Amino acid sequence: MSRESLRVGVVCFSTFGGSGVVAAEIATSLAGRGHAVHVFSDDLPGRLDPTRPNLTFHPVVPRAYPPLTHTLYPLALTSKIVEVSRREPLDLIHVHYALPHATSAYLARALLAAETPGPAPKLVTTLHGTDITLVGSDASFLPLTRFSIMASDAVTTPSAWLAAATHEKLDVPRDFAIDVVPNFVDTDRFSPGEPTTQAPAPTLVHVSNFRPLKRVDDVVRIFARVRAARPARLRLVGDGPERPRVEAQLAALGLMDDVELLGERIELPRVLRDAALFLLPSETESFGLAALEGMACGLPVVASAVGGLPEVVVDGETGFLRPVGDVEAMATCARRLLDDEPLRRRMAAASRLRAETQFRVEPAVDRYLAVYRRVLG
Ligand code: GMT
Repeated sequence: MSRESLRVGVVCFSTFGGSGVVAAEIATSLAGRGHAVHVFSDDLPGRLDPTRPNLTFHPVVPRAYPPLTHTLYPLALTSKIVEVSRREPLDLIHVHYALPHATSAYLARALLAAETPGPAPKLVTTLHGTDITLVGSDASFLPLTRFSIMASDAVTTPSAWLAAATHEKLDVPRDFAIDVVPNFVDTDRFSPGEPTTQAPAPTLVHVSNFRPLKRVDDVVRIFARVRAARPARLRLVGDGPERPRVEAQLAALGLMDDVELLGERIELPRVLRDAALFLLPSETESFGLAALEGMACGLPVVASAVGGLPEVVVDGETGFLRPVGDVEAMATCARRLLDDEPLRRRMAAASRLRAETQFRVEPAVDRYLAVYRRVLG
């Protein structure tokens, strides 16, 4: 392997969330370009193929040592990075989500620097959202999050909004540069196509991890208003803590016959292709990768005008953005799209065009590589 090729460690969560998707796509693209990529995670990330050439997956499995009842995952991750880097010195560790990943990698780098004379791996941290807006800015974690960010050799965010929030909420000095590298989508896999099923009515789709900040109850309330005015169906993709509450809400509203809860293990592009529009009424969203995947499949998006969503969805062009919690306004937009097929088609085409021209995988990976080359000097 030539030294033009880098040895890169990629650290991420394995769950179906957007940060794991972004990390898996970066790892796959880097390996495809001939870089040696080592992926560290608690389990195999959903979109990672560990059999790819140049790619090695390292599961991080903390042992339970009674009486240490709390998880040792952050330390097991540090140890795994050290173990791999001793065997095959990493040039750089790219962590996704600040806590605990940036902290674990910081420790691994310090240990490697202390025991070997050569250069220790550089640390690139990509912030994703709640690592800043919720967990990281919680008073108990803020000093550690702030330290781990500022000890990184480069920090990136998927939206300008999250970069500004990091400066503001974590009191990171304005002259500490944060690179904005927008998230991206595989526009070959996520592409428009003929619907595979004949639904009896147009389908609204929502994809999330069913946490309170996704406001899935607003999805149901929007759908209830649309359904009261015209035939429509709703498909909910994903799973999480809010699901039982949402099921109870659907039952109470008598909507169960028009709604499918599909869970996580589905062929997502197919479900998106079968839909008419995408709903994302979140409380906060640093980017909204799920909405971008919908756009790539040719769906207009009705979403909250919040966080980084306006950097993805162009109000009036690729969908509609309305204030958080304004279910009445979002339902009006959804009905407008369903009642005016030429408008829906125009916005569908604009969504696809925007995904293809602004958010493709390879240009985004080029930008990450430019950040890597910069920190490696
Ligand atoms: O921060 C989170 O809530 C988790 C994270 C994830 O792993 O899915 O989601 C964030 O990162 C995604 C990928 O960058 C973004 O598309 C999501 O908007 C963002 N979620 C929030 O900001 C709530």
